[in-house]
Amino acid sequence: MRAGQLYERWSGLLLLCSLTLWAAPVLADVETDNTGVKNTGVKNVQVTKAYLRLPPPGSPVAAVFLHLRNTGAKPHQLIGARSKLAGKMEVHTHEHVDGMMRMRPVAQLQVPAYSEVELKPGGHHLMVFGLRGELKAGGVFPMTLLFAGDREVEVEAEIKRL
Ligand SMILES: [Cu+2]
Repeated sequence: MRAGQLYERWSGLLLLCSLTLWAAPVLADVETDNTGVKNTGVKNVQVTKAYLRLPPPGSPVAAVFLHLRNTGAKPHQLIGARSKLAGKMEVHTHEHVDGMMRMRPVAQLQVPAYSEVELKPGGHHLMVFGLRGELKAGGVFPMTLLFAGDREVEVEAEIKRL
């Protein structure tokens, strides 16, 4: 092999490495998927499958479900959410009390390192109070997830009729 060829191979490899190094932090900071997630503050947390279950017409209350994946070595805590289309949002869980399923607010939801947490019907969810505006199935519910440490993730939850 000529020295020139060797050099070309190495420079190609170096270029690839530097591109990877350059791209990696950007990917870690901004995670996007088809629900329109814009993550500008929480490294290594991916939000997917976010949807708002369309409530009956006139209801001021709804629930939002989503998946949180922590690909990093540090735990994160979801502490709340807000939306311009809601008066208030809370992190809720379901629990059995005297044989009844009840919801209650939780101060924070742990997303441990290297793990995935599902907010799903019958479990954790985001409760939406004081819904504003006209929500339509197939539309989008814009919201901001709040994480401990003043970190925020903007999410566009799909509005689904179920
Ligand atoms: Cu609830």
